[in-house]
Amino acid sequence: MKTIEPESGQIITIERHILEEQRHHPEATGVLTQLLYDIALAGKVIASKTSRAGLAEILGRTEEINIQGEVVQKLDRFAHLTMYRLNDHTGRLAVMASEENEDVLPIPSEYPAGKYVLLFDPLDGSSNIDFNIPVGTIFSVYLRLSEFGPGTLQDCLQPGRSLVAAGYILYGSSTMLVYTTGEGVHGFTLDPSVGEFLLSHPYLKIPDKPAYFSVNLGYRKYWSEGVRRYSDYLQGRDGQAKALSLRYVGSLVADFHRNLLAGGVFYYPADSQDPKIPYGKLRLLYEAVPLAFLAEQAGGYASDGVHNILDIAPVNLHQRTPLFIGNRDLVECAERFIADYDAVE
Ligand code: AFP
Repeated sequence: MKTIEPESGQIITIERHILEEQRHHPEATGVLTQLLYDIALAGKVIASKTSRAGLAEILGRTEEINIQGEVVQKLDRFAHLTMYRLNDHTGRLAVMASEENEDVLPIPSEYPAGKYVLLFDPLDGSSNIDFNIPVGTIFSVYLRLSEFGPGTLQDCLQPGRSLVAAGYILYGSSTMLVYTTGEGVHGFTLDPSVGEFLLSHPYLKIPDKPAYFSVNLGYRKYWSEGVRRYSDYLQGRDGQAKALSLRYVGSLVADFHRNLLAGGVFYYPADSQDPKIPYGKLRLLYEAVPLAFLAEQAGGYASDGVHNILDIAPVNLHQRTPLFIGNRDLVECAERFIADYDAVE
């Protein structure tokens, strides 16, 4: 594999980077390249709004409750529509699905159906918008399973192992796009003065030595014995390991991104808080699977505490899953605590 690294002073735009990756695959038609570029464009449009979120009309809540039972923020709606509208007419997609929509999002019948499937969480961490805390868009791309015509629900219900590409756009102190097509993880920073994503973090690898653990410790009393003991271990409470520093933003993309760069583990375990959602809050298809692909490509690992997230066969669009993600040894350690203390009867 050829390494695409900027030589000193050389600027690599996301378009060039994706094109160069495409050249490693002589069989490639360029459709995926275009699709990733469309997603990057959507990210730029959403970034232009999120960076002005406090400035009047867009800030605040709508009165609507979304499929997850949460209040829909106006920016969520904007991000959802931006992703959909920039991708509905290109002939590259057979079907889409969004965390904000109960059912799949069909391609309008006047446009041709393509060979790819796009799933997205338009604005992850949106309850943080009012507080000027980073949020992000997470996306996953699959090849369709159905042969022709409009894409189907089954096209969207594929295990993470089938992913063709995944990534996120983080709207933080700068806007970053991080993606993988299975050939490493690459990060780009939006240069607002030229309006382009420029390669800033080629071939990201999670550092071997973890710095952080990230979890909502406020829910400790709702956790299983294994998860509680694992958390004690991460804090060095059992005297076996040095304590890790705790960082928790409450925006999965931001927490994941920090741990990708600094090393660490993020987890949102199953809890007993609400019997209606026994597997924790996070969504398998929109959050866990794409980040699991990125983690694996960066040398890390993601698990639901028992299974590799990428091996789970989804049964519905909005299913939730416990998630442990980050440095491989820390995630495997969580699996051991769960196996030792939370054995299923
Ligand atoms: P929102 O999009 O409703 O803000 O949820 C964000 C999220 O799904 C994920 O990004 C966070 O890691 C997690 O929820 C935070 O949940 P808690 O507030 O329960 O810790």
